[in-house]
Amino acid sequence: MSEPLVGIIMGSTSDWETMRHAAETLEKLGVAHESKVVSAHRTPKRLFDYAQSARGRGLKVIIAGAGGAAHLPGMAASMTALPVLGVPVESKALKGMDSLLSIVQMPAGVPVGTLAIGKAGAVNAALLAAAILANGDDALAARLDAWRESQTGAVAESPE
Ligand code: RP5
Repeated sequence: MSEPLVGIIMGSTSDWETMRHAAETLEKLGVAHESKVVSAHRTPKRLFDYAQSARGRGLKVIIAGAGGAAHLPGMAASMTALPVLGVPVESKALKGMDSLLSIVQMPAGVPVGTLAIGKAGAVNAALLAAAILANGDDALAARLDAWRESQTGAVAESPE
């Protein structure tokens, strides 16, 4: 794949089970992406370097997933003007409610587009990233339309 346009970052390898759904969705849509472990707490310098260099490396959107005291999306957003989409990863202790509230309650001026907890959030973050990119990419817009048509076509009329 060509140079990544979407950067998927996550606080831990344990987040990959959730965040892989973002990567797989971008894969299906043919959107170049990369996936990295970048922890706000355990590897703050890695986060600083990642966010500071993101635009210069050609990234257009960052998807950041984290669980618990989930500071990764907000801290990334504080260091880059690229759109940051936050995915709350489901935590063991509080089922991801902690992650959700940590990500969604950003102060005015530093936005993070917050998605649903878990797999649905990861998939939707990828779809939103693709929709943002599709504003300037007609071929991608067509692929996104086709993806949605196929989703519609896959919904059964009856539950049995
Ligand atoms: C967060 O702590 C990560 O995003 C992860 O969701 C959570 C637990 O991390 P591990 O202890 O599994 O590495 O920073």
